[in-house]
Amino acid sequence: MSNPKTNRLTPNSKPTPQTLGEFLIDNQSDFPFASGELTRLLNSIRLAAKVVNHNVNQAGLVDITGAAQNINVQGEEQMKLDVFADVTFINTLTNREIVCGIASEENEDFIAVAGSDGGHKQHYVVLIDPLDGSSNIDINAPVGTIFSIYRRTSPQGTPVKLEDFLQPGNMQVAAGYVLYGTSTIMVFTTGNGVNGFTLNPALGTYYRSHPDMRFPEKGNIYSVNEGKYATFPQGVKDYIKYCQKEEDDRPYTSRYIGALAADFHRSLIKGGIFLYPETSTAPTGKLRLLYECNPIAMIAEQAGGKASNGTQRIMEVKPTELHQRVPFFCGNAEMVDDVERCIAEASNT
Ligand code: P6P
Repeated sequence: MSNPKTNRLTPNSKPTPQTLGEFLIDNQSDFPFASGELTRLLNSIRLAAKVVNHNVNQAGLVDITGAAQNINVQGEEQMKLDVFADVTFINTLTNREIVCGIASEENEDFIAVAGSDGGHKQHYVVLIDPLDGSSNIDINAPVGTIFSIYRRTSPQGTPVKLEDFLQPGNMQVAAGYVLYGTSTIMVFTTGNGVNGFTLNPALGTYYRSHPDMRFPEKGNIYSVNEGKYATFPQGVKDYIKYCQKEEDDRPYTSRYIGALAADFHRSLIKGGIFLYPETSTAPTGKLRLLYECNPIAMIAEQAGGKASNGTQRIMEVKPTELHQRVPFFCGNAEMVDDVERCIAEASNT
């Protein structure tokens, strides 16, 4: 825009959105135990996500799609990008001496990080699903990275222990996801609200495209794999029929992408609920508490929503195993209340 009098360019009336780097610096004092370590940790996740994003976008072009002829600890076929993403995040986090331990969906045991002086001086542990929904890779559908950050509980300077990872979700200091979709967005919280940063791949810069994210007042989209309906508990079946009934603001719309980060992101933007209940074939559910449900739950609650296992706030579940699975209901608070009501009523009949 130029000034007709001086014919000089005047500052564009629309300011350039804040970059992720600027946001981290501007808000560092908000981060618990603001020692700069958490800032460097979030910066490392941002960097690793750019590398993964580049390869996800090339998936159809190079021989990197298709199964890696490997089965991970979950008994799931590992896709080549799963392995690439896992190695990328682990190496990025390990080489910068910003964490004392890492747990990943792709690795049976946690990884202790000693630092170059062997000192185990760092304060944080990260739990990560490096490429969630990887079965979507070969059909060009969205996939995501989900991460959860805790402050260690065992003494600083000693090797990290399993107890450092088995903390309830309400002890998280930060949590987030990266959604590799039509664009790539990193959404995270450090306990002071939720912000989304969209990557400009040409510049390699994330811009604060979604400031102070909140669920819409009302939600009318339910997201569940209805193919498993027959295996659901009665209360969940009752809730699905409630969503489909022609009454009040219903029937709701049904949407399901098959990648938690994508299905949750839609719920957060448009309003809705995501459901992955326990089933007759998976009696403790499918989703993992520590690196899928807890981080998503922290974001949901920070954005005014709720996350439950059907009877209890997810972030109060005391973990007992690294790859523990839980039933998961997450989204608009009112919708989570409704599914909990249906579950309670069914258990009383
Ligand atoms: P289903 C992906 O494998 C994942 O862990 C989540 O991202 C997703 O929400 C869920 O499983 C999909 O599971 O059984 O519907 O294919």
